[in-house]
Amino acid sequence: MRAAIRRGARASSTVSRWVALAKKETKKDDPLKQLARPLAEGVAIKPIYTADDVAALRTPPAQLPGEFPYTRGPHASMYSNRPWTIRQYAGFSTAEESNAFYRANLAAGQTGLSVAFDLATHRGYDSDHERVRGDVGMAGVAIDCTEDMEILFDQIPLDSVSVSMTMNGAVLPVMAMFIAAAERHGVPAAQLSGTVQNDILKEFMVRNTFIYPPLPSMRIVADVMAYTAAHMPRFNSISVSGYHMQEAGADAITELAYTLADGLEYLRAATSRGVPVDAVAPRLSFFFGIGMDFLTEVAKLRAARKLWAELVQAEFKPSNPKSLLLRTHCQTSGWSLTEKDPLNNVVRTTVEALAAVLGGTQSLHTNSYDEAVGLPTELSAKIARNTQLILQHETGIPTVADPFGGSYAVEALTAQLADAAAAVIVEVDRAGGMAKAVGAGTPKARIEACAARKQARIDAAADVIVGVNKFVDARGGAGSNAAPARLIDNEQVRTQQVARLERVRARRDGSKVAAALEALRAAAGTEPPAWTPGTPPPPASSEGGNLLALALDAARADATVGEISTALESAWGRYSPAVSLQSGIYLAEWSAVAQAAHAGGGADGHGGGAAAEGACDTDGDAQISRTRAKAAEFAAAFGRRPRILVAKMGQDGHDRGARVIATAFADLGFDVDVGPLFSTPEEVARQAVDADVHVVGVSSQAAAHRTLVPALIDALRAEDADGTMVVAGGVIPEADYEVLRKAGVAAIFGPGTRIPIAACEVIDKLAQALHAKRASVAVA
Ligand code: MLC
Ligand code: 5AD
Repeated sequence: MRAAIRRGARASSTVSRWVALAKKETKKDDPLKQLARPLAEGVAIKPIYTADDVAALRTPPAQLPGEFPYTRGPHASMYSNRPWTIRQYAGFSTAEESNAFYRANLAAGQTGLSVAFDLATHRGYDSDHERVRGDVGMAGVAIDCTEDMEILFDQIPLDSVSVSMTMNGAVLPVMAMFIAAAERHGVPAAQLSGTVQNDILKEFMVRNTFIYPPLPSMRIVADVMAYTAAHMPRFNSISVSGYHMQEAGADAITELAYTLADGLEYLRAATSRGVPVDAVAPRLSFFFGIGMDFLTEVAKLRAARKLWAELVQAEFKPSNPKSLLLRTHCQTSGWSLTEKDPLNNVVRTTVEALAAVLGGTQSLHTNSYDEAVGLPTELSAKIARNTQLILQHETGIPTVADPFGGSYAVEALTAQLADAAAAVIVEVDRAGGMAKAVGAGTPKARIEACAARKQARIDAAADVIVGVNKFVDARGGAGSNAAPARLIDNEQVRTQQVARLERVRARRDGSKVAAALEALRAAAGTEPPAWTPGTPPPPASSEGGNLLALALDAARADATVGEISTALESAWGRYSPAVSLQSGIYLAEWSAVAQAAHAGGGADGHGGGAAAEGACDTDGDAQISRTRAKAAEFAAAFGRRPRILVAKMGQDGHDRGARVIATAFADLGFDVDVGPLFSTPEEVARQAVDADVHVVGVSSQAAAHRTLVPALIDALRAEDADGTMVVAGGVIPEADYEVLRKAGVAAIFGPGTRIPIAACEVIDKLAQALHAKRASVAVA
């Protein structure tokens, strides 16, 4: 009691001493408040932290790395004994090309592998399926069968190099083919080390490479956990991922809370099927995104370890202390990188990598500077890898475990984040757990709202992105041009894959394949007892009915990814989520930013609009008012508001851009239709005609636009709707602009485009076209 009073007295005196000093220095009435930076709702970063912030903590920083609750790191010696794994995520085109890339990277100092699969594989289609004609080999490597997997790991020692596979929807065929290929290389499953992502909950929330409905998808997750627990002691059965939430717009607290809540849900899924917690928890791993908010990101990783250890201890009471360790991979943020001034991205990635390392990550991917235009080239991949090698070998940072331990600011922020995330987790648990929340769509809506607010702040220049919304190099100095992108010949990859598929199908024993697929279908069709998400899942499938064991039989018999997926699909169906749209958030954030700026005497980018009358390229509030006025004029002239269909084609599920565009365009005066994910060009054309839209906006993040956008324009023509305008946005390298324009695309909006300006340009172009059409009708 007396100590507490003493502490309180000291706190007020330290802070009041600072306030007195800062008032004089800043001429502000309340510097503690006025200089604080909002982080998320109800949480702000203070301008000063003192010894008193640390003295008030529940978990004193005197704790050691390697000691419960592991805030300071999972190991006592950390990097001084073993540095983090340099694990660059990569994959493109064919297994042969990716294998050569991996081997070169390992020879150049990379220490672990991480496979990026193409979207056809993610979604369980063989390369010869008609729905994936634009996707094969584009965003990752195309894998159709066990032979592809053998080629992918040719001459790579799978008993010593650990392999991460980012696979969720099609985790059964891909894991099965990995195990079968290793067997053919002479490495038994028990010796394989690595990680499979197998985190389906976040797919339904943000990443969108699910295949089946949520319930059977959770059964797959649990069966993979059960199989690896029994047969693959060195393999991590899940990489519970917050990365994609951050990329989709989540703030640090939201990412932290939902990721740990997902982890708890998976432990519940496995343990309630009879797998002991100590059999699965030590091989559960995590994955976080690391953005530019340096101190927050360091604190986030420390908070994650502490909170996880406490939550698992409280709910599962494991006997093995390893069950409490949160071990994590990190990836620097792709979203934070810009198309403009791409060399600035080298600096961004370095700062983010530093945060991951000072936060104590076990494994790290550093992004390449050409991220915003496409997949890494030889040069950009080398610089990304060398960023980590320089941190490991030149800076001396790895020689001290948790060097931020005891920092007033970082320790206090760690506790702040942990407490705020714990409150969200309690909320999720009260509502019935994460599977239920995901089913209800609440986490997705919360993350999308964060993304719309963030975009409004960037468009209003309240959040600065150097070279994009401030300090723009108007003259285009050195290094300000778009980086050259890696171009992949989609048709060539497809031809090669199809040839191999045909060869494999011809040489294998068809009756063996059919029997294995039938066993898989039958096991999938035998529903384990009904399970309502939020309640404990049903008991485990028996060893004989384990879906990974059965998929492995099929992979050994050379069944394909598409065949295994179809066998499961025939039991469960393919899932397509309902499409919804929030509105009002983008505009509300603009108003809030504008109000704050006016109250504070005007911030950059506000109160302005010096551009010529009617021009779209203006600044500040004028961007919004001008665009809304134009939308109103359009409605008056043509009898209805401009109507846009925001479309996603192919297997590209990255929909942050599309969702933000949709909600912002609605706020700017458009009628907005949102198309379903995974559409074909023909389906988009049909929807455009049915909804009678003026314009189709295609969002592309996965390189299939070269094939799919021209196909869409053809499909519109076939529907006699060639008057419907097509615009495109997203990750589109400048080298592709000409192809798209020639095909008839009216406008292309790259990353970094301010939304009100894009909307304004679309209205101008539409009005022009419609006036011209009127004039020609009048003449006729
Ligand atoms: C580590 N070890 C130590 C030590 N540090 N031993 C003694 N002293 C120390 N200081 C031991 C560990 O206990 C372990 O042994 C071994 O060394 C390896 O260390 P690790 O920390 O487990 O590293 P690693 O094998 O690299 O595993 C890291 C991981 C794993 C646990 C986070 O899950 C992983 O590699 N994840 C990567 C996920 C990934 O790359 N995802 C890409 C997603 S891209 P032992 O014996 O205990 O094993 C994506 C993008 C998209 O998702 O959307 O497409
Ligand atoms: N190769 C390398 N990096 C990739 N990324 C995605 N696909 C690949 C690939 N095939 C990276 C990008 C992206 C994140 C999801 O992963 O950084 O933002």
